[in-house]
Amino acid sequence: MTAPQSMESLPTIGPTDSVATHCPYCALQCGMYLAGRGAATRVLANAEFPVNAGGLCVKGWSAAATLTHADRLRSPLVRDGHGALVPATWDAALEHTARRLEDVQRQHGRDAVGVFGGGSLTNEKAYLLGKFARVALGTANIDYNGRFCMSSAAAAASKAFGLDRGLPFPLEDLPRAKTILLAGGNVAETMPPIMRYFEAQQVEGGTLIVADPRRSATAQWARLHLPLKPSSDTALANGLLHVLIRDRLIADDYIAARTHGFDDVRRTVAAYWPERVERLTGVREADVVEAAHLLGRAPSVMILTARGPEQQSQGVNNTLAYINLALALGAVGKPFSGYGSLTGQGNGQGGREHGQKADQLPGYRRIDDPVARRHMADVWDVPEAAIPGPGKPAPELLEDLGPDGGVRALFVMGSNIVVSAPDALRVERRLKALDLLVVVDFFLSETAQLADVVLPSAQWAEEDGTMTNLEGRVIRRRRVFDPPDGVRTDLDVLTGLAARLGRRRQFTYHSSRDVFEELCRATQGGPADYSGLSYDRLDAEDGVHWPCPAATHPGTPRLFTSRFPTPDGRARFHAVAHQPPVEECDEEYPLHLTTGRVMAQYQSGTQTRRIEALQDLAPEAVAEMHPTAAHLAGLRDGGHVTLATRRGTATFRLKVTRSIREDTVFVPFHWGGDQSANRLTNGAVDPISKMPEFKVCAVRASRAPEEAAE
Ligand SMILES: Nc1nc2c(c(=O)[nH]1)N[C@H]1C(S)=C(S)[C@@H](COP(=O)(O)OP(=O)(O)OC[C@H]3O[C@@H](n4cnc5c(=O)[nH]c(N)nc54)[C@H](O)[C@@H]3O)O[C@H]1N2
Ligand SMILES: Nc1nc2c(c(=O)[nH]1)N[C@H]1C(S)=C(S)[C@@H](COP(=O)(O)OP(=O)(O)OC[C@H]3O[C@@H](n4cnc5c(=O)[nH]c(N)nc54)[C@H](O)[C@@H]3O)O[C@H]1N2
Ligand code: SF4
Ligand SMILES: [Mo]
Repeated sequence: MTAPQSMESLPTIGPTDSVATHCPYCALQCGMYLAGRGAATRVLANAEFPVNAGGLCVKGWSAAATLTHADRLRSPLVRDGHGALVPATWDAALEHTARRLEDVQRQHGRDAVGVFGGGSLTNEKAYLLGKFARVALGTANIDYNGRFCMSSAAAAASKAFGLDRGLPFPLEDLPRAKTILLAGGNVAETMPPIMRYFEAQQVEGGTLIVADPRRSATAQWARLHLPLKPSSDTALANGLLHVLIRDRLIADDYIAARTHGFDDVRRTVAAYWPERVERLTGVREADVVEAAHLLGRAPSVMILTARGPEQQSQGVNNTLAYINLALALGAVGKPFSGYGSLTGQGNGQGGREHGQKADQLPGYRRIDDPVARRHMADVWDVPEAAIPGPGKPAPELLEDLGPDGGVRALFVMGSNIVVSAPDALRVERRLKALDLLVVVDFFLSETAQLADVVLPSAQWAEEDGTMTNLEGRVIRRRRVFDPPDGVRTDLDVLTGLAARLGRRRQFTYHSSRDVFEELCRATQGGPADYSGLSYDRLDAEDGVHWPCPAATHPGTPRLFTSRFPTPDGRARFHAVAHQPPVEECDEEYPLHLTTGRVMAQYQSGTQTRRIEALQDLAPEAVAEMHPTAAHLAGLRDGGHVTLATRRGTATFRLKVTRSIREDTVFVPFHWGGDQSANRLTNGAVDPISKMPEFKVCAVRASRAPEEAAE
């Protein structure tokens, strides 16, 4: 596999034809068609794809602009003796990278090279990146940005249900849920086409409750908004369960037949009477009771969480507290009911199944499971002992970059950590302490700007692959165009480097289809079993839900209907108590800072900050503050605010709004530099999931220096 163009055969497309594919951004993976070529490429919504049924958000509509953008990297770049990134041939860049990686490993050991992946990578790429780390580099140290995204929900679902699939039911079940509680998700902005399901639910007479410190665009849709204090989700969920038990609204038969551990939970939540919950959460006692009654009296209930409660040092406990509620209501595994976490990134689901996680082998297997190791040793054709053990989770990996921590080189594919990791100034310092930083990206992201080698990769519509959306639906993302000259696919980059590291035999593939076939074999018998899937089948069926263990198996849209994949088939309750965030407010830093997203920008912004239509909508980072808090700090709407935490400062345009709690400031994290939310955030992590506390730290707001002088 030398020239990238040899990887795939292109569908024939003429000037009027269009090819069905999927959006490059979020986990909804909306179906779309691409028509035309070059700058004339147009996006058309796919009305037949069941998830979005013709809907797209503004990011999807404008996605084709990334393909022909003038900023695209078209040649590898290597840092020269004067510190400048200069163009190099592919041969020279790959050879240089392979030799430097070998040098680092020779001098400092195999684990001195780290690999950092992402949830935007296709299943094939996520799988091959994991194999690249374990087989070509032989390092234990691989993790990915999903650690910052889905790790708390994944850990909680695994503990409670024995399996983590974000939504264990298809979105089409939502409209028939009588009551939905959505905790910390602003889906009206983060996955807008999903709103048609909430709309349909309301048309059917259903009720939506939203728990969010902000009256977000989504909360405005809700019949009941619970404006909780950041970091008080466990108290709120325990309070709801307290009322449900008190008012005899729990499903005793279900609890007895399908679960374990309720007595501990009952004892714990006894201490969360509504008045106390009001004190802990700031949510009015009457609203806690009303929410509990809306949940307890509904014949079908769904509880959904997103990053609000999950991205905290109590992220796993918060999620478990919401799961307890769903189990006590007997909702999990019942029709039009259940608990789900809304996966975020395009392949945030598949990306967490196929081995780019520090403790994981493909198929959602554990790397310390001897049976899984033997199975993978067979598939990879290596001795079992050659497969490394568990590596460092992302926050530890980033903390250990440089001579002190011992990880001397980092290979990044699909993440822009300078913008998206917590306590970003610290991360930047760590990256600068590396002997070697290699970044594979299609734009010169803030992270790529620090690299010693930058390898330009193909984009979504230029490569074949599969993605697994937030419902566990595996879909085909089709290659529509050739990558531009000078650009290679990520699969090519990995196989090219592996060959130069002496692993050509294990890394010979003729197409991404070959990689997928190996992935399917690798997952056989694992929790996320893809072994019944093939490109042909996915093409014919417009997506199949895993697990799908045989070519004749229909796939599994709904999980847990009769048993849980735990040793005894029952789900587990976990008694969890409210705990404060790692950093509490004080006189110096009197407000809570929380962070998140706006509709028109995506993640670290590498892609969307380059698109004119999106820049027009969201040209800069805007902080949100309540009028009372703004007044106290002498700030005005439309002016600038400087936010300071114990880690850094950043300056934002200010929007003064009554839609946020008085004690809370919100900023989006899509920008770097002086507008970087992550220069402010706390790197403290959840002890189980290692999820950073993105959603709460203590902050001080003051007038920006230039305005203070006015
Ligand atoms: N436009 C856009 N869409 C996206 C993305 C994007 O970058 N831009 N990214 C995608 C990805 S990767 C993800 S993970 C998803 C994320 O999707 P969401 O989880 O919907 O997005 P966030 O804005 O991070 O957080 C959601 C809400 O949590 C609230 N919140 C803050 N603190 C707390 C708390 O303590 N408790 C509770 N209950 N709520 C709290 C915030 O006010 C915010 O409204 O979006 C996906 N879709
Ligand atoms: N403060 C704060 N920080 C957060 C969050 C928050 O809510 N608040 N949310 C966190 C969450 S949920 C997430 S998911 C992370 C996301 O943050 P990141 O991990 O930075 O994710 P992206 O911005 O999507 O970065 C992807 C990078 O890889 C490139 N890229 C995209 N697709 C591909 C590909 O297929 N191949 C290659 N080689 N490159 C590709 C893009 O151009 C971009 O530069 O941010 C986290 N950071
Ligand atoms: S909702 Fe997500 S998948 Fe759909 S068009 Fe928008 S960004 Fe793309
Ligand atoms: Mo995410």
